[in-house]
Amino acid sequence: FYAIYMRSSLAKRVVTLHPSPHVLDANSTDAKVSPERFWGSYRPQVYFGMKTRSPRSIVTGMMWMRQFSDLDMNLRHTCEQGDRLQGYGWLMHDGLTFGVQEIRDNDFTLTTEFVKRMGGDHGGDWTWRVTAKQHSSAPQAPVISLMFYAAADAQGSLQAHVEERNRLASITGFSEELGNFKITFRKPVTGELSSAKYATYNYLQTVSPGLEKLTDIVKYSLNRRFVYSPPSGEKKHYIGVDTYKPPHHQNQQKPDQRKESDFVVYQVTVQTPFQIEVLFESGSFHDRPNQLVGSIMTQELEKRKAEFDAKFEKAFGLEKKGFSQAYIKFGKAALSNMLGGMGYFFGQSVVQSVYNEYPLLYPEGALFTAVPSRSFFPRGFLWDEGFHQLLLSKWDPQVTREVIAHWIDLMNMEGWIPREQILGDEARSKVPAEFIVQRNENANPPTLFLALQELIEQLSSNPDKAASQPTLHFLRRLFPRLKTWYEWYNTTQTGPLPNSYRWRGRDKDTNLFLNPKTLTSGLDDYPRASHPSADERHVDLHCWMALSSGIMAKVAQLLGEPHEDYQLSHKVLSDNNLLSELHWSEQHRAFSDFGNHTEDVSLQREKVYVPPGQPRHQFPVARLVRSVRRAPKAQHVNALGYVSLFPFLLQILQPDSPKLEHIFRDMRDSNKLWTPYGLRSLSKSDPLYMKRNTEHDAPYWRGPIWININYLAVRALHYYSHTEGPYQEKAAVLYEELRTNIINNVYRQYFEAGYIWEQYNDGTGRGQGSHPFTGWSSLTLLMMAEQY
Ligand code: 6A9
Repeated sequence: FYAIYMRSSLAKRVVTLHPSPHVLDANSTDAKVSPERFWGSYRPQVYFGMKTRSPRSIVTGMMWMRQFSDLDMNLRHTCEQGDRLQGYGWLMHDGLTFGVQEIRDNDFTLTTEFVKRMGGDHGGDWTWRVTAKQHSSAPQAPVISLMFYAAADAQGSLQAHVEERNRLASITGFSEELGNFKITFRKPVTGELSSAKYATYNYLQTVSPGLEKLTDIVKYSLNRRFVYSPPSGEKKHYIGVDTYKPPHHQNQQKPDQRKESDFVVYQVTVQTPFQIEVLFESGSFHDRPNQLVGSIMTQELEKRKAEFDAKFEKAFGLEKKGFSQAYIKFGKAALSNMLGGMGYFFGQSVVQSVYNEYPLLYPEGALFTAVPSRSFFPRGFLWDEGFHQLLLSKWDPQVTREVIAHWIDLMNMEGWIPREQILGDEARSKVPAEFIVQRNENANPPTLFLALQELIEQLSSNPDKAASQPTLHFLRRLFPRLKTWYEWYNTTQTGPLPNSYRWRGRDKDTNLFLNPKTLTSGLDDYPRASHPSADERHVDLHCWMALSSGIMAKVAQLLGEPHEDYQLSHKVLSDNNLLSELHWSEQHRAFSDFGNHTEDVSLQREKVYVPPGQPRHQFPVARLVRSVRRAPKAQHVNALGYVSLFPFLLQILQPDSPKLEHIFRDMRDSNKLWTPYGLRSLSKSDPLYMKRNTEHDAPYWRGPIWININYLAVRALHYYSHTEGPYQEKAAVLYEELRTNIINNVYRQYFEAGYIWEQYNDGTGRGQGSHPFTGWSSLTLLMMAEQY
C-alpha cells in the first residue's frame, strides 16, 4: 500500500506548480493593468487575426478565397505551407500599436494593417484595413471573397446585425474581459475617397465547439448557389457561406462535450483592386473624438510608420552603417515578424513522469511568447525563446521581462519547465498525438539565461537609475524561481564525473536510428555517442551550465543575495583545464562529447525470411535497421560540428587558449564547417554528414546551416576580436567574413524565395525546412546591427 501511495504522490509532483509566488501578478495582463498590450495580433497561427491577452478571449480573424478559380478549394485561414503562398509576413510591427503585413497569393496581394487606439477600460479600439491588388501578371482582375469573423471561446456572446438583406453591417457582443463592444464592417472602396464598389455579401451566424473548428465550419457551410452580377459583366455563380451542415462522417466520432460558442462570419465578394475597413469599438470608450476610418486611419498609420522608422534606426542604426534601403526593409521585416509572431496561449500541457502510468494534464497556464514558425510550429519552444528575446530585448525590454516571467511561472515543483508548450485546442490541433506528451526528465538548453544576460548588460550600460527599476523589480520576483530552475539542471542533468553534464531523453533501446536523437539538446539528430548510456557527458550542456552559473552569480549579486556558490560553480565550470580534461580529444583535436561510442554504424535493410515457395509480396517490406560493425567503447565522440564549438560559442575559452587556433582552423575549412552562407552544423568530412537517421528522417542538424548557432559564432568572434590575445586578429577577419556571408544569404533568400527560413542549404545557400521561420533566423538583424 505504501508503495502505491508513494507512487501516486510522486506522480502528482510532475503536475504540481512550484509553490513560490508567481513572477507575474494574477491580473498582470488584464485590460485594467496593461491596456496597451491587451489587444494584439496574438494569433500567429492565422494569417490575420487579433485577440486579447486573456484565457478565453473573443478572437477575430480573416479567411479569404479567390472566386472563379480553377482550384476548387482555396480557402485560406491558418498559416499553411501547403497554401504555397509566394510570401507573407509583417513588414512593420511595433508589438504594441500597429502592424503592416503583406500576403502574396497567386495573382493578388493583400495588405493587412491594423492600428489600435486607447480609450475606455477594455484595451480600447482598433481598425483593420485590408487592401487588395492584382499582380501585373494576372490575366484579369481576380474576384476575391474576404471573410471576417469573430468567435467566442466558451464565454461571451455575439449578435449579427443585418441590413440590406444579406449584408452584415455589424456584430455587437459582450464578454467578461471586453464588456460591450461593436464590430463594424465597412463597404469596399477602390481608394480612400472613392465611393463603394460593386460587391456581394453573405454571412454566417452559427456556433462552434472550439476555435480549431472554425475553418471546417466555414468550409462545410460553403454553397455555390449565389450569383455575382456586376453592372458591366456576366452573371456567375460564386461560392459563399450559407448554412452550416456538419459532414456525415463526423457522426461516428464521439460527440463534442465542449460548450458551443457564438461564431459570426461576414463575407464580402469583390473584384480587385479594393480596400476595406473593419472597426472594433469598445463600449466603455465614451469620448472618442472621431471614428478611426478613412483618412483618419491613413493619418494614424502614417504617424505610426514614421515613429516605427525612427525607433528602428535608433535601436539598430542600419542607415548609419550604410545599409541600402532594401537591406533595411529586410531588417524591419525580421523584427516585425518576430513581434507579429507573438502569441498568447492558454491551456494545459500533457506530461509524463516515470511515476505515472498514463500522461497527466498539467495545470492550466498562460504563455505569452514568440514562436519559431507561424505555419509549422506556432507555439512556444523553451530554448528558441531565449534566442527570440535577444532580439526583442533590444526593441522592448518589457516584452522580454513579460515573456521570461510567463515561461518561469510555468515551472513545476521539481523545477522543470515543459520544453514544447502546446496549450489550448488550436495549438493541439496542429500537433500529431505522438508528439504532444512532454517528459519531466527532459531539459532544453537554458537560453533564457542569454536573455537575462542581455537585460543585466542593459542595466549596467544605462546610468539612469530610474530606468533600471523595472528590471531590478522583475529580477527580484524572478530570483526564487530562477534558483530552482538552475538547481533542476544542476541536479537532474549531471553526468558521470564531477562537474560533467549529460542530456537525458536519449533512446538507448532501439536499433532504428543511425544515431539516437538528443531532442532535449535542441540539436535533435546531431551525432552523439552511438550507444546512449549513463556514462555519457555532453560538452554543449557543460558550457550552458558554465554560462548559467555565471548569470546566476550576477543576478544574485545585483540583488544583494548570496552569490558565492554560483560564483564558485561558474569558476569551476569555466576552468579551461577542467573543460579540456572532460572534453578535449587529442585524437580529434576538438572538443567532443564522451561516451560509449563506435563510428562503425550504418543503416541496413533487415532480412525478411520468406519461406520457400511463398510469394514475396505477402511479407512486410524490410525495415532499415542499424548495423554495428565494431563494438562501441568508452571514448570521445568523433563528430565535428556545432557541439565541438560550444566552448568558443559561449565564450568559455580564455582568449589566449591555444584551442582557439584549432577551432578557427576547423571553422574556416571548406571541407569541414565553412560555407559561403554560414557555418554548417556538421563537418563535411564527418562520417554522418548529411546521413539520414532513418528511412523517413532526413538529416537535420547534420550539415544544414542554422542561424541561432551562427549568431553565437559571430557574437563570439566579435568578442574575441575585441579582447587582447594571440588570436585577436584571426577572430577579426573571420568575424567580417562570416557576418557578411550570413547576412547576404538570408537577405537574398528572403527576396528571392519570399521567406526567412528554418535553415539554409550548405551547398547552395537556399532556404529550406519550415517557412516562414522568423524565430531565431531573425537574429540576422542583430548581426547587421552588430549588437551582441
Ligand atoms: C513536431 C510536427 C505539423 C526543431 O524551432 C523549434 C524546434 C527547435 O527547438 C529545435 O531545436 N524545431 C529544432 O531541432 C522544430 C520542432 C518541431 C517539432 C514539431 C510536430 C508538426 O506537424
